[in-house]
Amino acid sequence: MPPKYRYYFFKNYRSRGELSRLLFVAAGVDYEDIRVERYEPESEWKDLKPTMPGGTLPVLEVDGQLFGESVVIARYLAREFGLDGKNNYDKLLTDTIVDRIIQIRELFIRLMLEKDVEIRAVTEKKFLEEQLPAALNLIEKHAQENKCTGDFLVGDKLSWADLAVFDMMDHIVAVKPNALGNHPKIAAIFKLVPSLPGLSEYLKNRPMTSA
Ligand SMILES: N[C@@H](CCC(=O)N[C@@H](CS)C(=O)NCC(=O)O)C(=O)O
Repeated sequence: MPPKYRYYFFKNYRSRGELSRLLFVAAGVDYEDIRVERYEPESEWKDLKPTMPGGTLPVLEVDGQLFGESVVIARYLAREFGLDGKNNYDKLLTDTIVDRIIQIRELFIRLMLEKDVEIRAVTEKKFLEEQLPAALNLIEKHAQENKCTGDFLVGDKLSWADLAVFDMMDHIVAVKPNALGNHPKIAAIFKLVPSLPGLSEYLKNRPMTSA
């Protein structure tokens, strides 16, 4: 019998939480998608926070046990659902791509939270002109070298690397529409993911969020 999953993340946010939602949807696995109101006046978070491991979200409940940390959760789900690469070489590649995306995601979150206008301008320039292109070049290179079939980044089937890249680029393209110009493999997966069974319905119907 598969475990009973409940997944907690904030309402109206993708941020560190969406990748695991995409994993559930892509695998077609049942879960309770608990979207928590973070802010007053209807904050559910202030009561929930002390009960969550680490006091942050996302959190995954597996048969009643709570686990924190977004990447740990996503990696567990990818393994459970067979979306982590089919052999050790493919797992190496998926981890390489996902780790790079997580680094970019953390830089992006920090940038979005920066309130000082001058610091933000400098940080944004560095992010868009140096850090992001360096990460995308590396991912593109790995995907080009990998003997993959079709548009997937690793091997011949969907993996959590594809979902992580899609999720991150979804944020990036909103601020830099030409970000995929020199990255044909990444551009192809960005187009493919929203056409996949399950994901296409989910992506059309999920709440619009800016973060
Ligand atoms: N390293 C943690 C960071 C989690 C984190 O900071 N989550 C934020 C939302 S993206 C949060 O829960 N903020 C509310 C709070 O800290 O009270 C992870 O990747 O899960």
